[in-house]
Amino acid sequence: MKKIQALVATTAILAGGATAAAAESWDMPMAYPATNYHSENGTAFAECVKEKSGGALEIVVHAGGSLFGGNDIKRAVQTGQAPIGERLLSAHANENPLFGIDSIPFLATSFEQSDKLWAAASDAVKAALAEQNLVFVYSVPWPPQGFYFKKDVTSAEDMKGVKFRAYNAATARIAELAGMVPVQIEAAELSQALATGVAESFISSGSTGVDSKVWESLTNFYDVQAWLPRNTVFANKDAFDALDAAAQAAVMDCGAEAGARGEARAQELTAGYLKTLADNGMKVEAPSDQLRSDLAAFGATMVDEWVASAGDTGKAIVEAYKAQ
Ligand code: PCA
Repeated sequence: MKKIQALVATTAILAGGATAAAAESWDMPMAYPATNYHSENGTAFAECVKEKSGGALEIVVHAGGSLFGGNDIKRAVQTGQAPIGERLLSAHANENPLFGIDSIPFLATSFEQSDKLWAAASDAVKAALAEQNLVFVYSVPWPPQGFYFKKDVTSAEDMKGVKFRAYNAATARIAELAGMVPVQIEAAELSQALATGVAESFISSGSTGVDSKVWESLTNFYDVQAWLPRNTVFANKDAFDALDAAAQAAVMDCGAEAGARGEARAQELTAGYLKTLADNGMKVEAPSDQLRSDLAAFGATMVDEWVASAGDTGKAIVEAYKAQ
């Protein structure tokens, strides 16, 4: 909070006095490249907030992990080092299994299903964030997740012993079930990890594959559509509570718009990402029947494991989702 007060004071001095005292500037760390649609959407969100708050709240986006690396953003916002930020929430499923609801293999595999799952889970996820001093602002899914390899893979057998880049507990678990060797790496370091051989496979969207120019190291993409994980934007509760009602409304209204706009953009871009992979020489294919059924078996195990870890709340979410 000290930092925010200092920024307010600086703004007031620069603007020449008390009339500007209400103007506030929030740094917004984001982990993915400035050209990624999540980051562009964050910038549009910031513009919206500035306009709707009549200039009272300015949000400054820091993309590409430049202010805090992906893995540090959530803690930074919880502790008030940053008043707002964006994070792949499933990377924190170890803190609360509800944060991993969007990364359960084959539970929700399209944008439409992702929306339904989010509708079933959002109240519980927002409450879980509130317990950590965080205010949910918006979330946007990544395109469906597929596997990247540097060889043909037609069954789980082919995955054995492969070094696999994980981005959350679910991706590490799927690697483990397939006999691969998981290593946790942020997207910002992915290209380098592939180039140096620290990782030789991973699961992600076409979006991150394109951002990482993955064709420089790998050759195959299997469009298995395992799940659509979400990036979530949240604010520090104390910082949010300190805003006046109009600025709070600007954040929430612009957040609602950003959630819808970001998802529409993700949908628009999905096919083009896969085309870019293919245009750069990668084999882009649907999984073989064997691979599909091997992965489905891992998925079934992981649904059970998740429901067991998330208790009654988790069970109720999965049931409400399936009932829609
Ligand atoms: N890209 C992010 C998370 C999911 C995705 O599609 C990543 O690979 O880190």
